[in-house]
Amino acid sequence: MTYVRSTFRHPALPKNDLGYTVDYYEGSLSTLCAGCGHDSINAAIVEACWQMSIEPHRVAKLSGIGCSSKSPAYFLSNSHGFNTVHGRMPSVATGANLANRDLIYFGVSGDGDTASIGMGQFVHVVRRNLNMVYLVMNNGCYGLTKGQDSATADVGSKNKSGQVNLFEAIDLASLAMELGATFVAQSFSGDKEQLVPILKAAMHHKGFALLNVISPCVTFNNNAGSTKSYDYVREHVEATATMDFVPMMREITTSYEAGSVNDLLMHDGTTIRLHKLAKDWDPLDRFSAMNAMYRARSKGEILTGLLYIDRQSSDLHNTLNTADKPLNKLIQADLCPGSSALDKLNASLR
Ligand SMILES: Cc1ncc(C[n+]2csc(CCOP(=O)(O)OP(=O)(O)O)c2C)c(N)n1
Ligand code: SF4
Repeated sequence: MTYVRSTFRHPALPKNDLGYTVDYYEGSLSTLCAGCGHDSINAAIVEACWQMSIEPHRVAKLSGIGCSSKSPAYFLSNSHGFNTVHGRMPSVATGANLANRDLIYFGVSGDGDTASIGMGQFVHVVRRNLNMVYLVMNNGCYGLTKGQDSATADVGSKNKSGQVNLFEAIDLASLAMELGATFVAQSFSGDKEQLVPILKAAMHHKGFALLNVISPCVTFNNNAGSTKSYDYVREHVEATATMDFVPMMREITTSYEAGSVNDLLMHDGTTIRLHKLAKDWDPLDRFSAMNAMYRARSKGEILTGLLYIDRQSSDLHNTLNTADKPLNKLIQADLCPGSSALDKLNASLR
């Protein structure tokens, strides 16, 4: 294994609309175990941001603690980053977002970081509909501390030492739906084709976007009997739909058979094109999406794809009616509108 990244780039590498090649979106060389699902997700994030021509300095990466939470070091070196305390990423993201609404907030967490120590913070960031992407790299164990079962390990699943998990799993996607999440998707680290358009759609969603991505831990939870191993997940994934993400400027030209395609227009003019596979499921209907998720779970299947989206989502800034500008752009005149405005306000309170 080499720890030095080559700086050679093929001169014919394609460039995005900003003139950058994909390496501009990479991060440091990964120190995760070879084959770790988290690295595949990092590669999908790099690809999605490159394809969308995002200016890296417009992204703020946030995470907690864990192998998953180390991931932001491995993508978007040219972005802002904040590695918080274990389970505390949501409160830091909330503060940063309220101070500067102009950035894209990209949170990365693990199932331990989110579903155990961070649960209290997670539920509140969902119900507040903070405008951010919250990606859980879900491997059903605490990888960084050597593979203890996490709260998302399925009941009956076996860990590497052969111990059977006795407790019910917390299903983060269902929980988020229950709490009123406005964008919920699931995927598998080994399915880049599905993950990249989901990431793009999540970054364009105005509000909280949960991505629960099954990401096997090859070192501590990839054994027979685990329900988060590569083999188990490959055999039990069921996709709701294949999807494309169509940016605003691009004309939608392809046409598909009526009934099999669903174009979802997003708040910013972009489009999610769904090629429906699952029957009896409507991603715009919370009850239908929840039913589909429960049905899949009862069969031991992992439903992937965009599960639910609320296109009328109103984020925390709208709810709180905050200023349109980031706080550091407010000038004296914005902050102090003068004595006549103050007199008027006082009069209204008398
Ligand atoms: C306050 C505190 N408690 C416990 C720990 C120990 N610890 C570090 S990472 C971790 C869990 C990581 O699991 P997960 O979030 O699933 O990430 P993974 O490593 O599996 O990607 C724990 C318990 C800590 N760092 N800080
Ligand atoms: S211990 Fe597991 S989660 Fe951590 S880097 Fe290794 S394979 Fe990935």
